[in-house]
Amino acid sequence: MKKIMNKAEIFLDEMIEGILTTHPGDLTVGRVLRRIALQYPGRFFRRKATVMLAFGLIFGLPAGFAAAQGLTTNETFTALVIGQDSVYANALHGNGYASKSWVSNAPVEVIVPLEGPVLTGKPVTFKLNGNPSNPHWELGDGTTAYGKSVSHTYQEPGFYRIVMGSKEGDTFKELSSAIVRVHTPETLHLPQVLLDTDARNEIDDQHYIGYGLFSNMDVLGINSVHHGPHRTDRGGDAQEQMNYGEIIHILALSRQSDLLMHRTENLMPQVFHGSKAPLQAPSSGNWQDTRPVKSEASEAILAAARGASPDNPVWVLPVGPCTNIANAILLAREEGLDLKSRIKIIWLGGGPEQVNVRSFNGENDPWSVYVTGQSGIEFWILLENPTGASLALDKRTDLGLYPKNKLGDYLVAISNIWSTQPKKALYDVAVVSMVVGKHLGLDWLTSVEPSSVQGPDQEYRWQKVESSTDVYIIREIDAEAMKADFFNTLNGKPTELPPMR
Ligand SMILES: [Ca+2]
Repeated sequence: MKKIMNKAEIFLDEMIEGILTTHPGDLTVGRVLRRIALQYPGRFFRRKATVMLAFGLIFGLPAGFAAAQGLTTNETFTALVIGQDSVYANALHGNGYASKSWVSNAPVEVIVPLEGPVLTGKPVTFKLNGNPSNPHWELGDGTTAYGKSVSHTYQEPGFYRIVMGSKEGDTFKELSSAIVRVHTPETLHLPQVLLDTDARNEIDDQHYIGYGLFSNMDVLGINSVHHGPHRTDRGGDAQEQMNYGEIIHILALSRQSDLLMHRTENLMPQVFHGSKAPLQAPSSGNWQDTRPVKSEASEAILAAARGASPDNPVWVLPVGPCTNIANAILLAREEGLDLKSRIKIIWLGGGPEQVNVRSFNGENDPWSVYVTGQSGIEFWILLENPTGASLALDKRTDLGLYPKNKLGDYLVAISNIWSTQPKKALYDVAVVSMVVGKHLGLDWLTSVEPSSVQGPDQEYRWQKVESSTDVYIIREIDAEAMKADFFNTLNGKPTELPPMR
């Protein structure tokens, strides 16, 4: 569905295109125009201009350009304001009005995504875009290197966080990162996941984290996130920090429950601080105009994408609001990183008809779900109600299924504290099961609807679609099979994940 543009929007687009076509590529790189370039990649990608030169030429251009377009200046009015790190433009034409803005706070200096898997004992080359002064690399295994392109051979399999930055004296400024799984030939096929959780608002997230850690999949990292700062009874502004602390707590309990016999120290995930507040919907109503807020977690999602091999994309598994993933999507647009071939998303959230009714996760940031749904990235939505709720703990029969260790004891304790009701929904758990089931080709998703996510003007409703799509609503699951897989995994018998055919 293409939005119908008014005359002012058309004019503004034409004006920008005119600037790009009439000024050849003999200037130097500027961040602001690079942002514009993303809107017009075909025409401008190789052109260059500094912000200051752009300031002059854009101001000098509109009248002449308007004439060239067969428009008279009294029909049109344009203004461009260029700040230190942003451009704002508006246009009037007839009765129409349009505005656009660009923000240039994204680093241009970024690590080029890898093209294939990394193996122990085989050299890998990291490259960067842009021209940081004195590029400095920390390669995650204690090795450091300098230069625009560096090669390295990892001796041990595991997860490595590669950081590129500039170094002035002793001050290191991080500019870009990549999370890389260094494989042996036997592990190349394993599913890669990045957990993303509002861990302490409830009891299902802790189950989900434990499930992921004791499974056979690669857990590259764990992101924390808010769960609706308007909920002052649930931690208010401090809740992201509380959720982060709960992730650390579950990791500690898992270590005390022999996790390191199952998953060596090299394969332990790092934990990242995420968004403290929901996204702000822009006044234009266009999702692309949403201003991203960078966090460790949004950078971790980009880092996992940069380090991923396109033949084994990373599953990002938000089980709180979609704020971190939506921020990552918006930041990826700014740096020109194509996420579609490198990540896939499963979100636990949403109600039967729409994003933010009968869904705690949907209510906490509905705009972020809309942004994610518009991005073109494969997006699976495992509905909070009724789908996730169908995977439920029955305390009359299931409490004995938990392992007798620190993690098992804690999960039983919080299940009992949460409520005296015999049944308790374990929503988030189903997302980890889904990765297992999809890898093995099992029929654990029993009702899936190709759909689209509509915006606030349509009350954030799901819309079924017949054509090909990137958004799938999961309405029914084999909850018993998933629950059995969860308890087996927690008891040290995780499902084998052999290579797919
Ligand atoms: Ca959750």
